Amino acid sequence: MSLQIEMVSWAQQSATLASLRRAVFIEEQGVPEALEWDGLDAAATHFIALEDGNAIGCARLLADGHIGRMAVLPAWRGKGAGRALLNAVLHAARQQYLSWLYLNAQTHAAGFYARFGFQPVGAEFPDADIPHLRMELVMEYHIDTLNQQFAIAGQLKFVDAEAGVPVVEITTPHATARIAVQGAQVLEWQPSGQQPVLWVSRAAVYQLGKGVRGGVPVCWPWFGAGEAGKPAHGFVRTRMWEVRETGRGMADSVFIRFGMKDDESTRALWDYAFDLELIVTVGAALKMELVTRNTGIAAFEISEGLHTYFRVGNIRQTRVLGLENTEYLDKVLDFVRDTQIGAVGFSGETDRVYVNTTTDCVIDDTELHRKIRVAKSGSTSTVVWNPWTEKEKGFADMAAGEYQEMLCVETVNAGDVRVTVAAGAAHSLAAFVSLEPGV
Ligand code: TA6
Repeated sequence: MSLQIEMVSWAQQSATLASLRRAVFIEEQGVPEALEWDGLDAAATHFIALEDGNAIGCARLLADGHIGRMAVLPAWRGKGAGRALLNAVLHAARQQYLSWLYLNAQTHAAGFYARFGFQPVGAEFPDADIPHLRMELVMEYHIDTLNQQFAIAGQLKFVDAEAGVPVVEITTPHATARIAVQGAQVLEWQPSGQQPVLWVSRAAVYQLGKGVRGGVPVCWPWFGAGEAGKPAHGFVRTRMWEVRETGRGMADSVFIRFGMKDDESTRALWDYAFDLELIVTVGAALKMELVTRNTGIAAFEISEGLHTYFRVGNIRQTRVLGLENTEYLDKVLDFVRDTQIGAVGFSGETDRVYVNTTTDCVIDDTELHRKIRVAKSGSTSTVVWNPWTEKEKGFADMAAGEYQEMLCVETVNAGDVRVTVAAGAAHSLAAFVSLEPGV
């Protein structure tokens, strides 16, 4: 058998899908036409099982987590097509960040679904004169599941903060933080008694599958514009990451470890096997470590970055120290190479990749009377970015004038730098953010 599962839309494959369902539900099981064609197909995600290119089964997933229309042609039953279809549906449900799934199983198939963790709910009921059982599955992204597995009493909990995107809230004696599970994106780090150190736009869009403007987007496995048709800054910042571990660290800190592995959708964008982790440690400092593991058989090259948005009082009263006399590629001037003279000041759009820099940067914010230190390891370039007025207008998720209160100092391997990770090897990039004492 060369079984393939294709995820399709009704618009793409309605004829094939209708033919399969007519054969199984209407002709074989006698389901009335009016029940079968319920008007929900156009908005649903559909799945087709193909054996040597011939359609032999189907399923559909509705946006509310309702799985249905699971059908396999008689000659192909008991050969793994149903299992492959349901696995594809569950994978899509995770990618749609659905935290709870349900289905009305024909009672004879309840055991099949139970093997995937579906639990029967309520009594058996007839549907088109066929006995059915409602079955439900709470997904790993449900905050109840996340809290059961990873919450730390009084210090770490998951909340459904934005549009169904789970956010982890961390409280320690030294600082609080918020991190979206989608993109493993740190949204906030606020040392006790201080203003928030990170910036998030007031117009930020919290939407499943869309990155939030602010905090610390993870840019991987490429930084900047991708190849044609591929997302800028890579594909991991808009996907749900696994939560792998939480715990207490040194000096009253709390950490959380997120992870992501390759799958068919990542390989369609970047054809390599990987395991990626982001370990965030919240305490008197904020530590973010991005660990790339090459789990494949061939070396691969990446560019990457922790695209950190800092809150500043007034960009015009802010400077970046630590990059003096280093060379940079000036994106505003088509990547012309130049050398930094003195501290970096801001009087217009600034978008620079400082190359060959391993030193700490210090954001000197005279308005907020504070200095933010950005130390790093495993990174040889630093990006400094402020969109200023014109570019700000191009961002629907930035409110007018917000450019004045934000500044990106990004811990990256980008520009003319690529990191080669050999098969079986690992590479770590880390940023350490802290407030200078006595400010
Ligand atoms: O890091 C600077 C930069 O590459 C800018 O050129 C700008 O594109 C910014 O990132 C924001 O990118 P995004 O894809 O998040 O809108």
